[in-house]
Amino acid sequence: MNTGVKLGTYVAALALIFGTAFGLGNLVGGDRGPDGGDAAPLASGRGDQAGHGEQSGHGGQDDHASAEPGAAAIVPAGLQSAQDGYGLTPETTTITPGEATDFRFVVTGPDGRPVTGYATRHEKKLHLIVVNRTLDEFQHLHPELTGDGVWTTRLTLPEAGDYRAFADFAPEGGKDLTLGVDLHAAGDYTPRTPAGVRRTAEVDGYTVRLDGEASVGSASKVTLRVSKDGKPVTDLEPYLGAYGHLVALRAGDLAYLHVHPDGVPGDGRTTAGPDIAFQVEVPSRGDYRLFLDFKHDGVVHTADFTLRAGDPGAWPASRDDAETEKAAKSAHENDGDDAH
Ligand SMILES: [Cu+2]
Repeated sequence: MNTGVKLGTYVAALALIFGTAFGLGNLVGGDRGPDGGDAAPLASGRGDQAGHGEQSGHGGQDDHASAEPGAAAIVPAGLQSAQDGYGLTPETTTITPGEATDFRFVVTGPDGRPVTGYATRHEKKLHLIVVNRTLDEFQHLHPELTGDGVWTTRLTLPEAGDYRAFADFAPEGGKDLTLGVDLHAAGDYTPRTPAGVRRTAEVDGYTVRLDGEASVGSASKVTLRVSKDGKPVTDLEPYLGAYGHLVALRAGDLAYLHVHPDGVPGDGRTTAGPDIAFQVEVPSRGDYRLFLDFKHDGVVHTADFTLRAGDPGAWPASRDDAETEKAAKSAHENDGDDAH
């Protein structure tokens, strides 16, 4: 239905609006007219079985998700509170620190009503991940769904600060989505300096060692080795359908990455430790925080790591954490002076 001329005009207009050149292939697959931009969020993601954000640039003939400029194929998950017609709406975003609260939220569908039907992923219909924005607090919760589409869980934000909650789910008949919203715990707080690359975690008497690299734009294998009292742990228990559950978040903006277990219990090749393997794909160079949940002796433990993908970027690499801290301190001392 689109004439070449109209489409060209539309592309030019978009390029002007967004200051970005879009791949033409991402547009020709759309089933809307040149002025149908408003319909895009509703038109995509319906009945689409394509799972995790696929690479952009393929034909787009039958992939409605890629018909939407700037859709999941380009933007990493978790950065948006609404996508493809779905939205994440908490009852409140302000929570008293240090107090257990009944945290309630709904996922709204393209019709604006709470979604009540969900597909099961990793044994659950929805995974709620809550972190603080400096990525040194992490919680992985499984809220309860009531018949009217309201999710509820007990939640404690341990201290004052800004947090982000991610709902990771797949609406029945829809594609996998991760939506994120900010939460706020009132009070004074001092942000901690990011710890830098960290490949060994000590948690609850366990030592977990991370091996492997994250490569930009392609899946690569990372392995986590669990030991206790210097001995490898070989009787890990399945948790959420695997011997571990890994969440990876990009430092700085908390982009939420798709991570897949490399092997599952009962597949004839995956052992119950000490190694747990995952396929990780990162969208850019930079630092990523990884949170591993694993289960042993009936208890779930969380180990955390920081992985650096590629060269960290244009900032001088020699500027290490100590220097950054010193610079921040001296800048603070010079408050009110003309530091230049
Ligand atoms: Cu979960």
